[in-house]
Amino acid sequence: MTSKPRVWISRPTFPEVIARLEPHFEVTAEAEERRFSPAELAAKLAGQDAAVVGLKDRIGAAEIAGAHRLRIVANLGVGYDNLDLDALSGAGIAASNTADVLNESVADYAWALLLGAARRMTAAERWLRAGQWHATEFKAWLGADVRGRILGILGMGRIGQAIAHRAVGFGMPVLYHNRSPLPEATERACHARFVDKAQLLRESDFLVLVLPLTPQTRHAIGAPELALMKPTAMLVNVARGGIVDDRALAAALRERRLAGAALDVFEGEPALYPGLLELDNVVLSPHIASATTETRRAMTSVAVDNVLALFGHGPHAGRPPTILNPSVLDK
Ligand code: 8YV
Repeated sequence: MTSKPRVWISRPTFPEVIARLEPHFEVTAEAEERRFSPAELAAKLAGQDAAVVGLKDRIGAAEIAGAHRLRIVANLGVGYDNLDLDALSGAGIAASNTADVLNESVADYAWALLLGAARRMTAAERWLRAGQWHATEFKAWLGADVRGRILGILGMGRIGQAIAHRAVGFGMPVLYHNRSPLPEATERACHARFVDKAQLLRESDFLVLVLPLTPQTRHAIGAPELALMKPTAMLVNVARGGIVDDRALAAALRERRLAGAALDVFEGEPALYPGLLELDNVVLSPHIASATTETRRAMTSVAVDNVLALFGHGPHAGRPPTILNPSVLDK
């Protein structure tokens, strides 16, 4: 009897979803979520036929050098800047992400952050928890209305579009910038208008970042871009930390050259640029935009579908549904 292929899962996750692998694979799932060193990752991957990993697991040439049996790395996330796709493709290893299933929860959370920043929700809660709400004391907590203000979206993929759809209910006109404009019908459906990046920066009252982190988008929002924004504007980041220069952002917020920000992601997270922690006009959130039970279960399910498919099982047999480097399938 030939032994089953092996799959390694880098974190504890939904057992009922992982159980779908068990008829076909020998499954090893880590009991705790933690950050593995490159050497630990290399040791974990050696001898595996498949791996299900997350953003904390940075996988490149060194980590796969001894993984001679590895055929697929399924990433639990739509963003895959933790994977060196060239190295994986070069080694004939498939890579997949979890596109689409998280669009709605990330869009909901972008709005939660936007409204939280506009209405100073977390600062007000800190004040209340600190016992400062005395019956005799008046503090206005005046926020900003969103109705009629311009929502800017930088990066108009499927999550950006889901964010734009919600703007109708809040009465906000939408401007966006993207590598290329959307087809007209999609633009109409999102009630969104394409503008160049400088115009987006100048005109947005709330600017939401939803673009992938690549060498080209690193520090897409730095000091020169922040200088173009209105002093009354607010920035929301649900994409990746490295897209914003956190030092420049902290300076702009401190000097009130920018009214506020709401950030779910940070350069070098889980460490935060210390200047951000000192500010009251920023909502800070620990990278949880996709973190609902339903969405995280769906993300795990997509990762499992990709692994099963690569090994010829399940409804997508032979065609991993969200493969990032389909050319490896031809090899
Ligand atoms: C994370 C995300 O992947 O999908 C993404 O790109 O940033 C998140 O959904 C999540 O933290 C799981 O690692």
